[in-house]
Amino acid sequence: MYSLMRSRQIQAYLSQEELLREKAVWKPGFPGPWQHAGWTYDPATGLWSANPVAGAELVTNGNMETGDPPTGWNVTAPSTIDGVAEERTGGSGAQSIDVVFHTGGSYYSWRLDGNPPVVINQWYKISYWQKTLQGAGRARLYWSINAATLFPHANPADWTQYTGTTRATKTGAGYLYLDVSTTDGDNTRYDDVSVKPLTLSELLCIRNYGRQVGLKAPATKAAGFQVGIVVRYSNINNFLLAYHDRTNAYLVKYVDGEATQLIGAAAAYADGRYLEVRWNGADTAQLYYNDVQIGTDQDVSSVPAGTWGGMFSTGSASDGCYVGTPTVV
Ligand SMILES: [Ca+2]
Repeated sequence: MYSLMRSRQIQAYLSQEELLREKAVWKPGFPGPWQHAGWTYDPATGLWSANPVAGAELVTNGNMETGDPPTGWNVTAPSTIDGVAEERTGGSGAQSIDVVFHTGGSYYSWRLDGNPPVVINQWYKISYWQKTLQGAGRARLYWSINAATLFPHANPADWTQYTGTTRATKTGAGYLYLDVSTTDGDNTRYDDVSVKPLTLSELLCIRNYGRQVGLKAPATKAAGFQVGIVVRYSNINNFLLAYHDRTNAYLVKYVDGEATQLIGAAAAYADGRYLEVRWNGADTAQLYYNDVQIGTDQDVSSVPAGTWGGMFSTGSASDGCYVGTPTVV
């Protein structure tokens, strides 16, 4: 009888805790429930993944179906562009763009019309298909909005899709360049060039810790994406973001919706290594990757001292992006 009563007491207690969690009411010692849009948790691996839904297509005639050569795309002679009857693998159209470099001309085809338009601080998902017929050098898509290193030089012999995400650091025209290698006659084809906006709230999975916390979480990502952690979050416009892009580790502050990069420094990447933000005093943040401090201590007093924190990812599980449940440090 005693054990039954005790069991009921425990159940009642647990119910109350669950209730508090459901209401996102902080109770000392118990973080609130995870709040997110579309994230999934895999109990088998202990890893979370985002599921961001990209918005409307911003590139006009990125599928190269209109015009021959495709309308909106340009080249400097004697290099040439042509609409060719070869749709990328699995595509629904009938034409791609063929870019051939000739000495003295441009080593890219590009848009002059300010398309796609970009907005500062907005996260974007960029993808394209590429097939190189000749050349072994610098072919890739280059996006003028801080995307210089987003995609590596590549010359796939068969149609290959490249996908990545980035945050625009200025407002204006997002000039797209379809690069080819620079030996006379080098030749690369492109199709389904796409730029779509992401929704920031879908990139976050956060909970209320009831106090400012440092967090540490293992992060795994594919090339082109960004995965990390969030601390000092008070709302979608004010928080501190730490992430890795396989080359650098970054610390970015969001203040009233404006993002400012505080740290961007090389940090040797490996799947599952821990990204971490520690506090060295109430307003001084430290970025760590793989237990090594990256960059210097940062005064983040301009960021309101929010008590929420959690995970960040611009890609999904199918993109190869995962974050482990953060631990408080
Ligand atoms: Ca096409």
